[in-house]
Amino acid sequence: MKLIKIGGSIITNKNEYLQANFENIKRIAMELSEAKEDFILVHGAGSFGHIKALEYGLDNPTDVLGKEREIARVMHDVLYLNSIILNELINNGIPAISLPPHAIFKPDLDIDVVENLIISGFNPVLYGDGFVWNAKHRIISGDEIIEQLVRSIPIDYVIFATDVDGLFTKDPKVYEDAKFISNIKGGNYDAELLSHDATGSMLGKMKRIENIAKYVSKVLIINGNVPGRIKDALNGKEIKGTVIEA
Ligand code: IP8
Repeated sequence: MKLIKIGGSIITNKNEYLQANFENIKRIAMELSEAKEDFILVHGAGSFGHIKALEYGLDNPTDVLGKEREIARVMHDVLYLNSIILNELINNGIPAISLPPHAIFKPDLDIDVVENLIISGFNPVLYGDGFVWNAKHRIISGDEIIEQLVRSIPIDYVIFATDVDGLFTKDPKVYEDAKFISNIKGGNYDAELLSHDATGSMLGKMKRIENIAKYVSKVLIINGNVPGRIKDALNGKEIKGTVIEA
């Protein structure tokens, strides 16, 4: 079993509210349909989640009170993106079933629901969402969901499909002298990996990835905008990307 996270930046146009990148979604669905082994899919929220989350001050994954209408809007919007993705997966022959995190986090993930789908031959699909517990609410990133999944389900490796080739010493979209990091073992990374969105900086993301790496053989960060890489990563082929091991 593999786990793949499709970042919001490759399935949406990140700066335009509710703009899906249909071209990429269709291509990725086709690549996923060529995976030789089972996989769980987790996708990010992109412009369906982060824009409003920032606007509403829901950009911290901490419990809040009194933003019911705001979080309900964000949760609707990410469910909408999820439904666009599910449609393409099913069109490509993948027996994908959506597990909206807000329905199965209480407050930890109800793993039985996920296992039941796997045992029954389906591909569970989860996504960055919001959830409500004890009258409080907050957003939950796809990465946090993955952290919970790898603890309970035997996963060989986790793939993060992003819009860059992997990790760099600096943001490669801003700095020309950013250097590609091909692998990281035991936390030897440069803390200058920055950029801010609704669920944290690259540094926060790295901490999660390090935690995830403890439960799997490796974590791969690859460029999902390059055709073929998602399929090859899922099928165990060697491709350009950063390999992270605990
Ligand atoms: O795109 C964010 O999830 P992510 C969730 O995986 C929301 O960071 C609702 C902004």
